[in-house]
Amino acid sequence: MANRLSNDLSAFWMPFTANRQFKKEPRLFVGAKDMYYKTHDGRTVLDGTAGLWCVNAGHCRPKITEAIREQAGELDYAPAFQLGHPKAFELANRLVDIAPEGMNHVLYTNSGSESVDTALKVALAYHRAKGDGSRFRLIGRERGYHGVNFGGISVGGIVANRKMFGTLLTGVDHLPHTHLPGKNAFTRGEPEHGADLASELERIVTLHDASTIAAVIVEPVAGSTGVLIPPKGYLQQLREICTKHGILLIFDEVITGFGRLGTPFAAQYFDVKPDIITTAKGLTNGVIPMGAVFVSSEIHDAFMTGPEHLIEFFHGYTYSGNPIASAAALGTLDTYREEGLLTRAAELAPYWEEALHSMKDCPHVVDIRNIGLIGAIELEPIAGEPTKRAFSAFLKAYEKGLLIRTTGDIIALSPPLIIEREQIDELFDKLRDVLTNNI
Ligand code: PXG
Repeated sequence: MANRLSNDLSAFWMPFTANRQFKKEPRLFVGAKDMYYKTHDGRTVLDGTAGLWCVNAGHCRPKITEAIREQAGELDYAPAFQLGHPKAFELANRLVDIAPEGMNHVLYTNSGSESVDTALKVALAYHRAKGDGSRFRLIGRERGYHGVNFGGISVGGIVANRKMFGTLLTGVDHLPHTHLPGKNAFTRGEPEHGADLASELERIVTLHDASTIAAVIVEPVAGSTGVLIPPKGYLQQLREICTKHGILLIFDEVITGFGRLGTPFAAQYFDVKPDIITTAKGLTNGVIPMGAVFVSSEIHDAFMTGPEHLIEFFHGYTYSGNPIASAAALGTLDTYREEGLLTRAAELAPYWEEALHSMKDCPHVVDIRNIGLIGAIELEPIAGEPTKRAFSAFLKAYEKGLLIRTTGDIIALSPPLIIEREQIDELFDKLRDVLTNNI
């Protein structure tokens, strides 16, 4: 057996990473506190992305760390099927309390991808439980990101995430995306143009007939694809069309959940009520893998029929509601509540918007978009070398002590919700330097 050095980087095939580039020039974090990471070479890096959109309360927060430590010593694991433990129930109650009215039940998962597949299965099984089993179609949207499992990539609309993987789920169709740079470039907040794209759902319903469609799934704000803000009135229209045709509406709130827009969930921000909400990430501040799927009482109750000794829904994970994950989530919700973090983005949004849009004059910037504590700067691609300009901005920013995310030639920003105004200034000063002098 080869004797590998502990710092040999080859064994770990890293996720969504340019592995060969990384391993030539590794970037490792070895510590973190509040808004900053520490790198392996002793530098400090401002977290402009809350990790991967998940560390909403900032890093290494004492309530969360302590909750995990205590739980690990008290009850490490309890079987998730036919048995329970108190914290999973306490957490579900606390989650329902902050969720949109009527979302009264929670199923646990371990990631956003699992939350999405869980939600799609709930939707299909709900119609069937009601005797409406001809509703088998699922409608997603172009450029949508719903994780990487088969359900999620089937309804998702990011080509690179789909094209290698065969036939995917059958019976899926897609709405058009809502990115209209020709009309909406440099809009602050929700764009004026594009609400009419919701009526494409009517076209899809006409094509397939409503009686075959189970659910529509969209991100209220599309994140991974490079931050697409819904046009004014768009989500309301989707809701109306779904209601009219008996189709369930699923909001994938894996990035918008837990305060990103200045309300606990995007459903509250836009005042549109979906039937199912998927979450993960901010649920535990990213610290322990966990997701939650919220469903309305109507959906839940449709399953609660038949003999009481029978399992009502054949779905779940070994780690659904895991004790340590539940404790971490409770510590996270305590932190959010004590520091007002689920609404803090609303206070910061105007300052954030101003600072972000001040980047308009930097070289290569073709669009800027924002909502809540989310920002995107779209760059003109280098001719013939798409993604290269943004990736080199990412590398330069990291060198200069700033963490940003890039997708295609778009820079996405989503800092922890504890960010202070001076740190917003620091973020954009560093980014301006990168865009102006370094790419
Ligand atoms: N749905 C949505 C809307 C997401 O944004 C997932 C599902 C999947 O979650 P998991 O936990 O399975 O990864 C996501 C994840 C980025 C980025 O930089 C976004 C995600 C993950 C990693 C990076 O945009 N979103």
